[in-house]
Amino acid sequence: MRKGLTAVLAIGALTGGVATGAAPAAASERHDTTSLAVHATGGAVTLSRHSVHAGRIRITVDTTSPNGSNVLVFRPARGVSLATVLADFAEEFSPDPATDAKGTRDLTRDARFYGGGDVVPGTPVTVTENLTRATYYVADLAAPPGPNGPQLQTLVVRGENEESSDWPGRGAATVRLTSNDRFLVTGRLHARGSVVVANVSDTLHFMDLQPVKPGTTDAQIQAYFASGAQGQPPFAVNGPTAGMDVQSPGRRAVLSYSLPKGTYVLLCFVADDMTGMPHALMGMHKVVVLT
Ligand SMILES: [Cu+2]
Repeated sequence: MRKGLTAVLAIGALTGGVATGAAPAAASERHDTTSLAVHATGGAVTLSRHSVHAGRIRITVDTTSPNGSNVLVFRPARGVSLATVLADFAEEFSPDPATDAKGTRDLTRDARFYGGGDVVPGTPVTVTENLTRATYYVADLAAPPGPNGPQLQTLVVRGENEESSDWPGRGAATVRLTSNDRFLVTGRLHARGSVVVANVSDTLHFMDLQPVKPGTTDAQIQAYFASGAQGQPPFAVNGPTAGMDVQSPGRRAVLSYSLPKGTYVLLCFVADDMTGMPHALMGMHKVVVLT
């Protein structure tokens, strides 16, 4: 699987330099412009704009990195510095489970996570959500650790929220991310379409879609994780993946994507806030069929 535990560990890269994109003058900007394109390269992101009006925003994410990209939108909680949040990230992806658990607790308290796109080349996704006035950061957390990455870009959201009828989640299936580390699926997931992803828990979660062989069961996936195996799972198949990156408790956003029809598993690898164990190993996996 592309995103095994090692891929999640790579999020520790968020200790590198911070490149803050300047917010351009907004005099000529129209208030109804709510689309933003984020292009990721595995170490950096470029934004089509650094300032948008508050309200519903469509964020289209693509990557040219062969290993894929995990593009995340976040901001420090009120009164918390960016440096503190970056230090929390370093905890989250330490090799020590107790430190990982503390990282999840600290990140839940110190930052707000608005999801984002987990993408591979050729399979962009769009995340639609409501953003209120604040300064946000956008980063590709797939960047390797080091002084050069990943780079953060700023996204300034200005003004008061405006109503918008452009809500792709209407009528779409919903996946709830729950406090007992489960995916609760309501409705039918399509190979090409939108899904509402709602974190109704008290901790952080993300949701990735990975293709698996037809007939794969959650029992087989649990048995694989319980075995401690590190190699390619017997149920894995090659194919594009897509996902919604980390969301804070109470957040919801819509993930729009186009994947081949077939069987997939929803996975989350955030560290448990008590044990440090990745949620997937505690049962946060759910086999679904995209039709
Ligand atoms: Cu989770």
